[in-house]
Amino acid sequence: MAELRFAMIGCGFWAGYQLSAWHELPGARCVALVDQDVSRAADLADKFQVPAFYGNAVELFDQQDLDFVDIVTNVETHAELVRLAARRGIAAICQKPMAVSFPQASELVAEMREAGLDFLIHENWRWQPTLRRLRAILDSGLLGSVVRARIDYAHSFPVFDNQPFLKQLDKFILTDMGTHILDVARFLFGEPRSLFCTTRRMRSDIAGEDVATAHLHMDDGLSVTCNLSYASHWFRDRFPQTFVDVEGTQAGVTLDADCQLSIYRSGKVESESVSVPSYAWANPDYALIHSSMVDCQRNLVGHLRGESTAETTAEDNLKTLALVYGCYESAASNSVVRLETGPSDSKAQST
Ligand code: 89V
Repeated sequence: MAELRFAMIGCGFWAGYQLSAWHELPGARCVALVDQDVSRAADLADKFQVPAFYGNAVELFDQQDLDFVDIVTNVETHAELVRLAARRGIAAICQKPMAVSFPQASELVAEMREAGLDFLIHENWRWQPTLRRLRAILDSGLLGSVVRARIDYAHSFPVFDNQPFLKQLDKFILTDMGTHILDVARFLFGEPRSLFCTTRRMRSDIAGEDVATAHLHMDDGLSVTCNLSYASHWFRDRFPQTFVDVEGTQAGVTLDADCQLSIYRSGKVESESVSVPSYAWANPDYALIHSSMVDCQRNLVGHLRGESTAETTAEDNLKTLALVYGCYESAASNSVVRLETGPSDSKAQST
């Protein structure tokens, strides 16, 4: 199969890193860039030798023969761009969060399905080597039955410095980071049946919540607590690292600072350091995330080429978004939210 031709729509802070990740992979070539600020598209095209750039997506679709688009814009524009791709018969990869609400996301999935088009989500967090290794340990049965788990993403990192638009979101940390951490909870522990969430806004200069505490409950009695914060100073404040503590009936495992995985069994500790690929183009503050983008995009382009099955299809990502927007419903009503379940609700097969 020839190289797939794609265009990237959105040339902001994240786009350059996502383009660099594409350059690490065979099988797809960026032939055009789009941004409503056409000078941003021109600058990125010049930096990455992309042959064409446009100020709007309609002109892109009129001028270019594409196999897919990679949508890297702010969430408010995702629906319009996905619908345009559906009308033009073009597959789409979309950055998280897929949409501004669960109903809107469901509509987009239905529209792309009816058009017979691949619709995938660039949800990269589960592709961090530390989390892949932790999933393998969980799958090995070494822990016995999992009693309880906790996922911590609590940092003081000034995330708004590079992404000031995040300040304007009236739903902030659950849409920006809950999309990642709740997807990781599903990847590691399966599908929750109900949840309870509280949120707080600690900063006075932002519109949305910067703290969220979600308790997920699985059918088998397992509870997973997800602690999210961009307002916390504490012992594990190591942006953008995610920390996981899992208690089991036979052993426990902790994903701790600097990619250290420790297994606790019969009073002994066995530790290992998980290696993370480094790329010259990665931003040192975000290197862990940037390395996971390459593996995420490898999985997605393999799906588009018919060579592998994408883990984060938009269909699957609806289950993560159900948790994200269920958390908002729970926080607003101060109540437990029950989640619809389906027969296929088993852990994603890790590849
Ligand atoms: O990767 C992301 O989704 C970024 C960050 C982790 C910085 O919040 O928005």
